[in-house]
Amino acid sequence: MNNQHAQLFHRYKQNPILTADHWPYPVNSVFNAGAIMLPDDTTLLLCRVEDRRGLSHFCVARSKNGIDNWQIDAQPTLLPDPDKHPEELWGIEDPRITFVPELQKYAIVFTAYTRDGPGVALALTEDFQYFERYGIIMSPEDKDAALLPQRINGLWALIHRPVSAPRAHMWMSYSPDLKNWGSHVLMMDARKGAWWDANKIGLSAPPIETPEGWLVIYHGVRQSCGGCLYRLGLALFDLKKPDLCLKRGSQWVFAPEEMYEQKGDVGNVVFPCGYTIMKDGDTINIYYGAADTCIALATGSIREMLKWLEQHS
Ligand code: BMA
Repeated sequence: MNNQHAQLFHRYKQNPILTADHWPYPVNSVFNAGAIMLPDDTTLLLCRVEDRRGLSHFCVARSKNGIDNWQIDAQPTLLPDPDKHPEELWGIEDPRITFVPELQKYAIVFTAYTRDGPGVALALTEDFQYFERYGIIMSPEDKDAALLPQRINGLWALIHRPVSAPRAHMWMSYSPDLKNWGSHVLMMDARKGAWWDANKIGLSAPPIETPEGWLVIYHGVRQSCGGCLYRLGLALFDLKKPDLCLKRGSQWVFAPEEMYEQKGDVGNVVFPCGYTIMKDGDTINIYYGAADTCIALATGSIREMLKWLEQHS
């Protein structure tokens, strides 16, 4: 093969692992799922489910091995509630889950599709049944957000992606109480020109804490006459100062190649919102939305990703 490049993400052979056909009630598509390993080693996916009006809600799927035999909630787990939460007028999308030891709760940061475009919203839960909504924490247009699991110098830290058209970069903001956010810092900007991650980037899954720093999987969007192309790259941020970029990979590490990634409601999209880490502390299951239509799985090694960054930044 002439085109040999490092394979960091290994697709599960029987991908996609979850599609609309698996759902216990009628839906259009299931994709962009948040993921977390529960204390009993069950993998929980908080799936974005789009109905046939085009509006999204969340539904939980659980599996013992994180691969198959998914137990899917019989009804939507979290529905938009525009009467009480007007920011959820056109649905809720793309959840990223972080377990927060200090609160002993899961923080779900998601996109609320408001009247004025997508904004960042937060909800806390202990059990994925009852959700405590904090409402909008970053006003539109802003998305691709996740909370860090612990405070940094006494403050909570949020990664998010505001849009300053025509470009969009990753920012970090800080808060003493998860409600009031400030000290906004540009974390990483979209490159320019012909680069694969020119003009528009955004966080994929929540950052992965490693001894070397916060390992971040992010997406870069190539806009062309043929439409958008979503590919993934890697970057490393300082553990104590997570808005400080230590390394950034030059090339993308994962791109739509398989049919289920290239064809669907929005073709050429791979979009992870979550991962689980195995007991060895290294093997990672990355769950990604494929073509805004289904959910697929790729496995990787955190050590390999760090090594690759060392060689490619
Ligand atoms: C992004 C988000 C994702 C979606 C992607 C591709 O802007 O809205 O939900 O998967 O576009 O359509």
